Amino acid sequence: MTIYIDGRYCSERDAKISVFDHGLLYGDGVFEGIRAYHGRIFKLKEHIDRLFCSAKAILLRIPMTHAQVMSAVVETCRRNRIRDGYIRLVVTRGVGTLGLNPERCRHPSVIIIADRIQLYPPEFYEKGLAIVTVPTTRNLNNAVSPAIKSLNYLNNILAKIEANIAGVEEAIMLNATGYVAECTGDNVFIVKAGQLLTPPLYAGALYGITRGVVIELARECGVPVSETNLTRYDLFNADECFVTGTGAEIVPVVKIDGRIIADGKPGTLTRDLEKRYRALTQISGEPIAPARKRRAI
Ligand code: PXG
Repeated sequence: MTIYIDGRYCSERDAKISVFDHGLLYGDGVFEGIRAYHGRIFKLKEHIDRLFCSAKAILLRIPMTHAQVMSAVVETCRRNRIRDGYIRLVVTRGVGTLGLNPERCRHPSVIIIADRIQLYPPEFYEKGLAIVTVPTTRNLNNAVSPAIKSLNYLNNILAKIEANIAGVEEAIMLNATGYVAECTGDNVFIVKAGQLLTPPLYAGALYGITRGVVIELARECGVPVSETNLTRYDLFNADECFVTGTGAEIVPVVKIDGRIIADGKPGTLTRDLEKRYRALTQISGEPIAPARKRRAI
């Protein structure tokens, strides 16, 4: 595997960063998880834009332009001959001292890993997921904003551990006021009386790229969409429920905190959106040009 670090393409063995990098010492940095389908990188521009927004929020200056980051992502995929894959883009504050002071970090590091994708088991999609609400709440908007895709995911990891202890794969996280925010690595939607509802971003949700695509797809086929505060009660009494994310795409949810959602089967709008989403992933995105053939001497 070839990994991009700070302008160099190196082997997995040589892809190393310093133990003094503040990304490691303090989780000081930002990241993106992106997918490639059929030789194209899905929603690349949107991911790069979000990366720069996350960086801006933590006063981290990415030492490249949007266009340079985009072409480095494409080139990393090309060198690894990725057609369908998962791309992890990481920007750390860089090497500093053992103190917190970010001013000691002179050079932020940009890392790009393009790997095969580990798909979720097909039964998640066929039967739908059971999920639970967990005690760990979303970060407050005025602490590390939950809109920042920072390298400090400990809050989400704790929620994920709590879900795993309860014997399920994903967790609903509430915000400090008790409204639904999102899951540990996915946004959440419900269908109620023909409307698609999802928590607003101020409720503590990440500006999910998949979330945005799903909202657009629903509106295109005439389904009204509303970003509104939801309670656990709203989830329990939904007609349909699903979660969205780059890795997961759209996964139906059929049970929440022991309450069966509707008839306990993935809903019809969920299924329809799944199909439309998959179709879109197959036809759009930034092309990864094939590796140039070496000329025979
Ligand atoms: N909420 C959170 C907190 C996320 O981290 C999403 C929602 C979905 O956003 P996108 O843009 O992907 O539609 C995410 C992103 C993983 C993993 O390995 C997944 C995410 C982040 C980090 C790791 O499953 N999802």
